[in-house]
This record gives sequence, C-alpha cells and structure tokens, in this order.
Amino acid sequence: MGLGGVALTVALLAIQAGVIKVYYDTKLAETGAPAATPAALVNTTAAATCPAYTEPTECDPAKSPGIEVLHEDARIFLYRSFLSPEECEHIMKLAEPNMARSGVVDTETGESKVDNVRTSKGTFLQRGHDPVIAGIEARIAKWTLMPVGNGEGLQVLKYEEGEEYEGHFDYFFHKEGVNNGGNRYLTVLMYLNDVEEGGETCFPNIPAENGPEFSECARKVLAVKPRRGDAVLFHSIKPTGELERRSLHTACPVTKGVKWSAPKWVHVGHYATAGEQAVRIEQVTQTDLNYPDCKDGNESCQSWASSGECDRNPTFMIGTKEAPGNCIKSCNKCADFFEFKAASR
Ligand SMILES: O=C(O)CCC(=O)C(=O)O
Repeated sequence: MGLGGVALTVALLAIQAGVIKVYYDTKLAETGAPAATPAALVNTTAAATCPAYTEPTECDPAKSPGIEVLHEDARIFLYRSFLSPEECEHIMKLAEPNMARSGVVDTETGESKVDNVRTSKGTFLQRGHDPVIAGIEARIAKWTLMPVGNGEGLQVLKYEEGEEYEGHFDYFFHKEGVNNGGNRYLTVLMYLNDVEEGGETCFPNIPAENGPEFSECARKVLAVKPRRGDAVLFHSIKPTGELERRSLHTACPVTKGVKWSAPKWVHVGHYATAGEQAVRIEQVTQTDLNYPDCKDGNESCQSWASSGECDRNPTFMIGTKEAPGNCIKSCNKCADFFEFKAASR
C-alpha cells in the first residue's frame, strides 16, 4: 500500500471511530474519552434516523423514518421505534399485576381523585426500577436534553374498549404543584402496543385534517395513532416560561382492542423521589421579570387562564385601562397595563 493508501485507511478508521463515539457517547463520557470530533458530528445525522435502541451495526437509516416534527412552534415531535418490542413487553409485564383505576389531579387542591374524564387503569414504575427502565430513561434524557433526575417514575396505562382520557394539560394548576422540582415541563408519551381502532392522542388546540384511518375523535386536530414502540414528545412550558396551551391533549376512546401507553413526565428541575429533599421552583415568566408591578388579583388566575378564561371572559380576566380585570398577569397582558422595567437577570 502506498502513502496515499495508508492516509486513506487512517482517515477511514478515524471516521469509524467517530461513528462509534456518537453511538456510545454515554459510555465514553464515563471513561473520560475525548469530546466528539467533526467526523463524529457528521455522523450524528445518520445516528438520529435509527431507532434509539439499535446498535450501530444493526442500524439501517433507510428503514427508519426517525424523528418527525409534528408542530415546530409548539415543539411536538414523534420518534418512531423509540422502544424496542422487547422493551414494550417488559414494561407491560412489570405493570400488569399492579394496575388500578387511574386518578386525576384536582386543579384547585392538587389531591388525586377518580373522575369519569379518565377511565383507564394504571400504575407507576419507580425511576431506575431495573436496568431496562433505567436504559429507557437515559435515552429519554438524551432525546429531551433534560436530566434523568427531573423525571417522575414511569406511568404505565391500560385502556380497554371505551376507555379514554378527556382533554387535559399535564402541567399543574394548584400552587403546591411546583413544590417538587417546579411544574411539569415536558411529556414523553410512549405506546407499548398497536391499537386496532381509536385510542389516538389528540391536541385539540391545534387544528388539522386527518383521513379515515383516524377515529372521529381525532379527525380535525393534530393526532397521533398509537403504534408499538413510537413515542411523542410535547412541551407543557414554552422557552419563555409561559404555560403552553397547545399541549392540551386527549386520549381518544379505544373503539376496538386494548391500548397500552407509558407517559414520562419531566419537570423543570430535579424531581425528588424516596428519601430525596424536594425543592420548590417558582414558575417565572418573561412578563413577570419585566413587569414587576403586574400581579394577579386572585389565586386561581393561573388555573382559569390555562383553561381558556382569558379568551372566554376577557372583561373579568383582563378588563380595560379604565376598569382593569383580575388576572392581567396570568393572561399575559402586563405590557398593556404596566410600565416596562428591563429585568436585571
Ligand atoms: O395515553 C394517552 O394517549 C395519553 C395519556 C395522557 O394524556 C396522560 O396520562 O396524561
């Protein structure tokens, strides 16, 4: 082999090393290996189009649609084949013996209660329950760029025919809702099986047109059909700190078969579990920072605003300069009423 051939071989080996570095970055970080080289960065695109659980040798990007952007501004994404079939089976098997009727969080008190808006059964698996669950949680952290410790334990849900979860937000409304790691920031909703009919996850604040393969409940809004291993990522809080009303979502009734899903809720800060000290993180918005004199007149303003009262009842909520309303801050109207004072942080 001539000098040119040697150089080419060395270059190819370096690129190969780069590919491996991208796939095994967690392991390399643990062993203190150097940061990614430009060759590694070139190959991240290929890595991102393969199922998250595959090894580099198994990965054929042409066969994997990878991550789809469902709504750029609301930051809603679909990751096909995020879980392997074996992982889906494992989660269902772990959860099955402990399934109990799902509850909802009371918007005023924060207490959990049974309500007909949510008719599924469910259970929680502790964070890091076993190596399989810990591996999935590590991949979620990598995808969402949020630490594993910000996540609650994995919830596992089972819907029989006719069962559903009506429109709701994952963020909390009650003031104690931010007592452990702040409010919920994002959700990664994973589907553990294929559903024969119905059971779509819909976003009713985002209009869309869907075909007849979707059930009636999912025809006119952004909707995702459950498919084994797929995962949807959506954000409950905007980069500005404001609550994201387009995260309103519904689990449509299952009309044929059974549906298994697993939501992972990730908070803005560390979510304390057994034995850890919970830290409260206030919900601060840009509006708060720049309009320090702007305050709500009622404790329930945030809850009312998040459920659409600013639009439905503007006289009471926002008002006019002559007769200001009660919830100007939660309706994000501080700029119309108060002096701008540039925030110092
Ligand atoms: O199962 C689904 O499709 C949605 C579940 C959900 O919205 C929830 O548990 O908050």
